[in-house]
Amino acid sequence: MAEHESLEFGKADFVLLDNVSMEEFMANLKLRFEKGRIYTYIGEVVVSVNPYRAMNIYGRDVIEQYKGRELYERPPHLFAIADAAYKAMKRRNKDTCIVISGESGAGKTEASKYIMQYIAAITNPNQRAEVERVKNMLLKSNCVLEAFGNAKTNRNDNSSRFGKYMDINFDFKGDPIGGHINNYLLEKVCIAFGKDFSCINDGADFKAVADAMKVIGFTGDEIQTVYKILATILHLGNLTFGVDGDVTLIENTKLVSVIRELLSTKEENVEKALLYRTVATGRDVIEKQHTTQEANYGRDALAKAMYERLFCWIVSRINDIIEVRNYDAKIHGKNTVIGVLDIYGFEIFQNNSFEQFCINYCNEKLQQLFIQLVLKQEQDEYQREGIPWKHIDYFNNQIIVDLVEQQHKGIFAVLDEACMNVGKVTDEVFLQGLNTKLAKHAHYTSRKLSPTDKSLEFDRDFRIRHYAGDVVYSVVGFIDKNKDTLFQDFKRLLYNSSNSVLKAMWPEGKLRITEVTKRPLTAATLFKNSMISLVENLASKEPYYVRCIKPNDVKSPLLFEHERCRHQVEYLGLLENVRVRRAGFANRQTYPRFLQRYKMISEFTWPNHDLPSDKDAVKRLLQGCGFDHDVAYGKTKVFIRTPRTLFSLEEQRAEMVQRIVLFLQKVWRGTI
Ligand code: AOV
Ligand code: MG
Repeated sequence: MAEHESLEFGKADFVLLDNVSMEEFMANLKLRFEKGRIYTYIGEVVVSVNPYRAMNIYGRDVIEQYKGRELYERPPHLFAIADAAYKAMKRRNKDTCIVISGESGAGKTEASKYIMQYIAAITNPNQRAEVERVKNMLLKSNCVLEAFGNAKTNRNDNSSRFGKYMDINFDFKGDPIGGHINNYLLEKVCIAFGKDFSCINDGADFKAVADAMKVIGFTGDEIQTVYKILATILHLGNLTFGVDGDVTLIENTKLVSVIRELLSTKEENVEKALLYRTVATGRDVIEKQHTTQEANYGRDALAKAMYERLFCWIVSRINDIIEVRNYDAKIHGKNTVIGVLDIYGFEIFQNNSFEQFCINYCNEKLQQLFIQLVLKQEQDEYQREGIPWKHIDYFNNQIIVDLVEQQHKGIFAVLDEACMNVGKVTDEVFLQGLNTKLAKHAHYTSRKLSPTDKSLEFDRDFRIRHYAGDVVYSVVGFIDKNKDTLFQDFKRLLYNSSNSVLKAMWPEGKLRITEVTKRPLTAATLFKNSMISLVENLASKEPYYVRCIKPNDVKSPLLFEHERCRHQVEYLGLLENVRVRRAGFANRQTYPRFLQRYKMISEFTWPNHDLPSDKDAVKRLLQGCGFDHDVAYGKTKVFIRTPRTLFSLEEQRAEMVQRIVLFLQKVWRGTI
C-alpha cells in the first residue's frame, strides 16, 4: 500500500477509502487521473485510466524501482503487477496469467506491451545470447501481429481486431525460452473495403513489417507471398461484375491478369472461380454460373478468407519459430509460464453485428471468470476456513453467458440451427427462432417483443442486456457470417497455385468436389469453443488483473468524463471488488508455511516451538508482535487483513536474518 506516496495524489489503493461508496471511489479516481497517477490498486488488481498522452513512467529507471519489490512498496504500476506475476512464477513455481480487460480504447494493448517490456527488461541478467534472441522474437512478433491485426475504428485508432493470448515460457533460472500465441476471431468485415488494416494501407508501412518478419525468421519467399496476398486483396476490392444478357462477366478483365500473376495460377482459372461454382448433384458435377450478386459475395468472401488465412498462417509460423526449442529445458528444468491476455474490449457501435456479438460475449466470459476468481472464490474460501463473513452481493453475469452459449436454446445454438435449415435460410428465420425461444428471457428482447421500445428502431433488431450495458444488434448478416462459406472453387484455385507457400495455406483445396462431404463448423461454434478453452486455460493459472478505464470518447488527455467513467466502474464490478477485498484479507498462508518464513522473529517459535499445533504457534507469534487484532485464524490458514502487517513482518524478518548472518560471521571469524 504505497504509503510513501503523498495523499495529495489520493489513495493509492481503493481499499483505503474512508467509505466505500461510488462518490468516494470516483473522487479518488478523478483526483489521481488529474494528478497524472493513472494506476490505482484494489488489493492486487490494478485499475488503469488511459492517459491519452505520453507518460514518463516506463523508462529503465522506473523498471529498476519495481524489480523484485513487493506490490505495496512502490506507487501502483503495471510493472508491480508484472513483477508479482513473475515472482509467483519464479519463487513458487506457479503458472500465472495477466488478464487485461476494459472496453475498446481503454488501454489494454498498450498495457500488454508495457508488461512484456518489463518482463523482457528484468530477465536474463547474464545476457545469454539464446535468451536475448527469444526475447527479441517475442517483442518483434507482437509488432507483426499488430500490423496485420489492428485497424482504425471510431472507438480506437489502433483497435485490436483479434484477441491475443501469449504464453511466455521460462526456464528454471526464470529466463524466457520461448512462447506461444493463440489468436481469437479476426474481424474480417473491414477487409472487404480493403483499406483499414494498417499493413495494407501503404507500402512504407509494409516495408517496416517485412523487416520485422525477416528478423523473426520468415523466409524471403514467405514475405514475398504475404505481399502478393495483400496486393491481391486490394485488387479484388476494385473488381466489378456486370451482365450481358443472362451472362455474368468481369468488367475490368485487366485486373484478372494482375491477380493471376500475383497468385501464380492460370488466368482462366481465376476468371472461372470468380464467375462459376462447381456443384455436385448426385453423381453429376455441374458448373453453375453466379448471378452478379453471388459473384460479388464470392469476391468479398475470397478477400476476407485470404486475409484471415494469412493472419492465422503468420501466427502459426511465429509459433513454429518461438516454440520452446531447448530440449534440455523441456526435459530437465522446470518450465513455467506467464500468459498475457489482450483481447478486444466490449464495444457498442452505431450498427452492431455478428462480430460485436462475439466480442461482447467474450467480455461476458472474462467478466464471469473475474467473478469466479476474485469475488466468488475469495468468499468461498472464507466460508471453508470458518472465518466469520458477511456475504457481499454482486451481479453475477452467468445468466448472460448462458443466454449466449447454452446448448439448444442459447443464441449461438439458435443461430446454428437456423443455418442448418434445408429450406429458406435467412436472418429473419434466425430472429424468429430467437423470439420464440427467448421471449421470456430477462436479458433479451426484440422489436417484435417490445414494439414500443424506442431503442429498437428496425424489425431486424434485437437487444441484449449485457453486464456492461444494453446493446442493440441487427440480425442482418448473422447467417452469412456464421456459415462463413467460401466457395470450394476458390480453395481449389489457391491450392493449385504454383507458389508453394500459398498452396500450403489452403490444404483443403486438395479435395475434389465429390469428396467434400463434411459441413465445416460454424463461426459461432468455433468461437464458442475457443472461448471455453481460453477460460479453462486462464482458470488453471494464478491470475493477475488489470482493469482499464477509458476516461472519455474524444481521446483527450484532460477530460475525465464523470458519467462515462462511473458507468465503467460500475459494470467492471470495481466497487464490489473493493468491498470484498476490504472485508477480506490481503494475504493468507497455511500455518506451516507462515512459520517457516517468520519463526525467527519470535522467541516462542525460534528455532522450534513446543505448542500443541502450528496454529497455536502462529497465534502466539502474532500476539507477541501485537498483530493479533489484524488477523483471523482459519482452519488451515492464517488470514492477514492489511498488507501493512505483512510488510512489517517482512521487515522484522529481514532484520533478524541480517542479525543471524552477522552473528554467524562472527562465530566463523572466531570473534565470539
Ligand atoms: P485497447 O487495446 O484497450 O482497445 P489501446 O491500448 O489500443 O486500447 O489504447 C488506445 C490508445 O490510447 C493508444 O493508441 C494510445 O494512444 C492511448 N493509450 C493507452 N494507454 C496508454 C498509456 N499507458 N500511455 C499513453 N497512451 C496510452 V481495442 O484493442 O479497440 O478493445 O479492440
Ligand atoms: Mg487492443
